[in-house]
Parts: sequence; structure tokens; C-alpha cells
Amino acid sequence: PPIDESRVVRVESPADGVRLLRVDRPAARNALSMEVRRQLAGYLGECARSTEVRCVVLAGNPQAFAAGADIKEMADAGTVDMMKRGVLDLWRATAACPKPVIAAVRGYALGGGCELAQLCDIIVAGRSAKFGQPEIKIGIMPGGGGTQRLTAAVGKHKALRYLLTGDVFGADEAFAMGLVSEVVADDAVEPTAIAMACRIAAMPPLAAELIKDVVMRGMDMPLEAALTLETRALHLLFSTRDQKEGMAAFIEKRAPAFTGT
Ligand code: CO8
Repeated sequence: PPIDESRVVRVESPADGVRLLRVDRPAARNALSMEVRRQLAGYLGECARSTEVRCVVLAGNPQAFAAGADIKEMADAGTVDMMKRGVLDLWRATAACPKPVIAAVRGYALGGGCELAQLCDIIVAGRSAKFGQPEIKIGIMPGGGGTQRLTAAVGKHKALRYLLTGDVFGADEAFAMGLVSEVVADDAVEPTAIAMACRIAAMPPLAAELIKDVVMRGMDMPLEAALTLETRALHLLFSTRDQKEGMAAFIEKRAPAFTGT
């Protein structure tokens, strides 16, 4: 049966403050159709605006986190079609979430799926997860940041080794290269990602957002400018209630209650 494109991303609330967005197109190994991209961008925007959501988990299913862009949607496209699809705008909206985003990767994370994991902040991978940028094998190249984010994560020589051969690599290799934050048993991927998200959700959200913001912006900046940005962001946190609360709780030997103010 044809895939019902109206429900290709599911929204779950596994814990307080945590939203899990699940790409759910198993018949196509979670290939990122335009509709998946639209729904991901839309739901991440909602998470960004929600006062309840403090951390997001992106997940797929046991066989695939996402096996790339949908090749069947692109096979007959020309340059102008590709330009008009506005994929880049949707992708930017997906990457723009100011809140921490954790990828929970089981199965294949290939092409655009590998890039989707790369635009998350933390990647938890199952032992049998498979990563790769196989675009070259079908006559194209990464278009969701893979040439840049993979290189930033693992360095030029490892990145080009995989970008130019299209070879798939496993979770342990991805971890050794620095692409993956943590490797766990396949069954433990989502529980681990959700538990980490819960811990982050209990942190002061403004501090979490500023840490992410300074890390991301700092990657594009000369060190001195980035360090200045870091200092300014730190000083800004001294006008939040959560800074007063965090330090008071430490001194009073009690658990802090952060409110995001
Ligand atoms: N797009 C469309 N359909 C797919 C995709 C995909 N990327 N991946 C798998 N499918 C479909 C298959 O066609 C098959 O459909 P059907 O049952 O109708 O024949 C079904 O999913 C199951 O696939 P397989 O039978 O191949 O399953 P296996 O478990 O044997 O293999 C693999 C799984 C290894 C993931 C294999 O399917 C594969 O190699 N897929 C393609 C991976 C790939 O090349 N990804 C890169 C795509 S290009 C990209 O991501 C960058 C594009 C940048 C531009 C973005 C603009 C839109």
C-alpha cells in the first residue's frame, strides 16, 4: 500500500519537559520525503516555542533512523525542481531549534539521515547502527551539511575517506571518530536518549540554550570573538532567577528547582 504521508512524523511525550519526534516511514526505511521534512521542521518549531519542552529527542525505528533523502522523489528532478522544493529552508528550520536535540540512532543513518543526526547536538547510537554518506554512489553529493558537519566532527581525512567512497561505517567507528556521543545496546538507545533528555530538561533551560548557542556560533568564529561571546552569555545568566536559585540551592544543600526565568 502507498505510504500515508500525513503521519510520517509522530510526536511522543515520554517524560516531563521531553518531546520525542519519531520519523515513521518504515516501508521506505524512513527516507526523508518532502513531507517528513515539512513535519520535522514544523514540530521542531513547535518545540522551540513551547514553554513546556526543554529537550527534544529525534528517533526513527529499529531498522532505520533515516536512510537518506527519498531517492524516488528526486530521481527525475532537474536543477530547477530541486531549487524550487525549498529543501534548504526546511532543513535550516530543522537545524534552528535553540533547545538541545538528541538523536537516538538505531539502524541506518545514511545520506540525509546521517546529516539529520549530525544536526542534532548529541548522538546516542545503537551498537548495530550504520552511518554513511553514500550520495556519491548515486551521482550526487551531500546537501544537508554533510560536507561541513561531518568534516567538523571527524576531521578532513576521515570525512573525505567516507564522502568519496560512500562506505558505510558502524557505531563503534563513528564513536572512535567523534561523530557519536555514546554507543549503547540497540534496545537501550531510546531509554538512554530519553534519560539524558530528562536530565537536561531538569537543568536551567536558559543556561542550556546559551551553551548550545555559544557552541554553535563559536564554531564559525575566530577564537577571540567566540570567547567574548561566551563571556557575555555567562554574564547574561547572572540576571536570571535560575542562577540565584542554583547557587542558593548549592549553599543550602538542597535540590534546585529551575523555572526558566
Ligand atoms: N529513498 C527512497 N526509498 C528508499 C530509500 C531512500 N533513500 N532507502 C530505502 N528505500 C526503500 C527501498 O526502495 C525499498 O522500497 P521497496 O520495498 O518499495 O522496494 C525499501 O525502502 C526497503 O529498502 P531495501 O529493500 O533496500 O532495504 P535493505 O534493508 O535491504 O537496505 C538500505 C537498506 C541499506 C538503507 C538501502 O535501502 C539503501 O541503500 N538505501 C539508500 C541509501 C542512500 O543512498 N541514501 C542517500 C540518499 S541521497 C541523500 O540523502 C542526499 C540528498 C541531498 C539532497 C536533498 C534534497 C531533497
